Amino acid sequence: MAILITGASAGFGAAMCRTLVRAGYQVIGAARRLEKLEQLKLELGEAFHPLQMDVADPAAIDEALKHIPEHFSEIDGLINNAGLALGLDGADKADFADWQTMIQTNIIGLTYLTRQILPQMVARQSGYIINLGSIAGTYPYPGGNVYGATKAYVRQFSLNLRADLAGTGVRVSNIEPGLCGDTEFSNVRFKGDDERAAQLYENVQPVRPQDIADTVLWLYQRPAHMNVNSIEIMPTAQSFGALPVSRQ
Ligand code: 8X3
Repeated sequence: MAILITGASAGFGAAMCRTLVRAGYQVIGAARRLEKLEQLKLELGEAFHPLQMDVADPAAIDEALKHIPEHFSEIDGLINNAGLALGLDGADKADFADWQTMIQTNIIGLTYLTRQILPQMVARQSGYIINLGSIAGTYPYPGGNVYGATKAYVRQFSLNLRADLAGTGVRVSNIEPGLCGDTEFSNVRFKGDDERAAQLYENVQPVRPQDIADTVLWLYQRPAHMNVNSIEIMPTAQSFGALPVSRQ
């Protein structure tokens, strides 16, 4: 039995691979950057299988799934961690190509991979899908437009999977993190403007990849009769703002 983790080359995904392998699980780490996965393989050994996969491309998913070795081929865990935010411009200024990329990865890729893996879980009457949503899927914020909407999709897709999977023993959880540090998330969002990305984390303790990996391990270790539908995690330093009112 193996757990397939997407976006495994860095940040949350790499921390999940390390944490789950060290806890005794067999892990397939999927990502585009094979060289990063090969480094993880050197570190984690036989219990880890690196799988080159571009989650944004259904044909690439099909191709990658064909290359999973026999002893990793029974996938009873899927962690849909790959995803990205691009830009923080208002909806009238945002780059439509960025919107398409987010939809392709965060929605189409996640949905397609889930559809491909689910039948074997249902056939075995056991399995666990963990999706990486976001607080942006619940709370709107300026510039969150399509990114937040993709994560709202992930949230509702997770709940609807629960409805479809009733009676199968297959569990689904949606993890919804807030401000997280030590990942490439903000560097990607701001397209290499690392100074702008660094400003977000000035004088604040964000949630760390290890916090999310520990949460995943905790979820995996819950007994089979218990399903955590969603889990929202913010840094203690992050909270809520008042709803703005525009006056004339
Ligand atoms: C990451 C959290 O606040 O940048 O999904 O949208 S946030």
